[in-house]
Amino acid sequence: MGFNLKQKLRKSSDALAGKLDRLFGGESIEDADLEEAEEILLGSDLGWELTERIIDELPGKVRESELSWKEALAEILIENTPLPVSKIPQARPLVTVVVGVNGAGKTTTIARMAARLQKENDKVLLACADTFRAAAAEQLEIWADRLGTAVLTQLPGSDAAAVAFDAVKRGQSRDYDSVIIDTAGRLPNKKGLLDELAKIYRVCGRAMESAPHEVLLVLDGTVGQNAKAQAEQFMKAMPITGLVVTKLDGTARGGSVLAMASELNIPVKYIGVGEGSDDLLDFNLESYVHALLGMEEANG
Ligand SMILES: Nc1nc2c(ncn2[C@@H]2O[C@H](COP(=O)(O)OP(=O)(O)OP(=O)(O)O)[C@@H](O)[C@H]2O)c(=O)[nH]1
Ligand SMILES: [Mg+2]
Repeated sequence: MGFNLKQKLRKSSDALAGKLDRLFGGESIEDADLEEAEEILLGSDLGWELTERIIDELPGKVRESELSWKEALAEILIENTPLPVSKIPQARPLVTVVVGVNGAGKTTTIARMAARLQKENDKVLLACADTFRAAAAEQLEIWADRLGTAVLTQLPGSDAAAVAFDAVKRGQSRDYDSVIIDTAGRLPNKKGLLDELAKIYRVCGRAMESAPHEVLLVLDGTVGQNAKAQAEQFMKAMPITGLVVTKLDGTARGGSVLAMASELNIPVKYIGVGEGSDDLLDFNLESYVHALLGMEEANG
């Protein structure tokens, strides 16, 4: 998952492994202050469920095995994060709707996904179903221009769901491999936004029976576990098939990725660890946990 993931997650691993190192350093874990350990775990946003499990299981696991506390902790984190398999549907065009609050990183994520698909010689159509903000279409057009992909936009005030419908139809009639639909993160009110997203979802299915094949929810990693409540709101509007957690390079709350995946039971598809074009990574649980704990990656 990227050779420099450990560096990218430095802030999180300092806050988690760095502090635990000082706490457990040298002495036996049974003599260490577990209340303090609990504070550190919660501080890195692993959430109550995972934290309690760790406090329950870690001392015993270390005692009964040859593992260091860090290796034992890595095992606990890996065992307790459900990894729902994100199956890749075979449809063509593959229709992906990308949702999330404003500023979470939707458009950036879409641009990076498109860049990857282009590399595999896929024909990509981007569509801006954010007709609330004039700049939204412009931003997507700039990316499409830079990447050399097609893009479909509409004037502010037009029907966002109609853009989604047209995009799916055009994707079918002009043989696109992939249609990626950007959506608004902000409308005058939350209900308005959720209704609009639900409509976009329905309309995709009307344009192409199996669509959308993927619904990705983009969450700002610096928000940490508080993003869980946000996620639950979006889940009311449409079934979410995968999470994208961005800005993990700028936060000490990297633990929240594990807490949210297990508590929401949604696979994490990508993580964003910087602003560069290569900074959207496929999520791999083992690599992520090892980087979060500042450990060397087992297999690059
Ligand atoms: N450091 C860092 N910055 C990121 C990452 N992903 C996105 N950003 C930045 O976050 C800011 C917002 O990203 P956008 O992609 O515009 O967010 P959006 O969800 O499309 O926002 P709206 O269109 O306003 O709803 C941009 O400045 C991005 O460069 C990341 O993984 N790391
Ligand atoms: Mg955007």
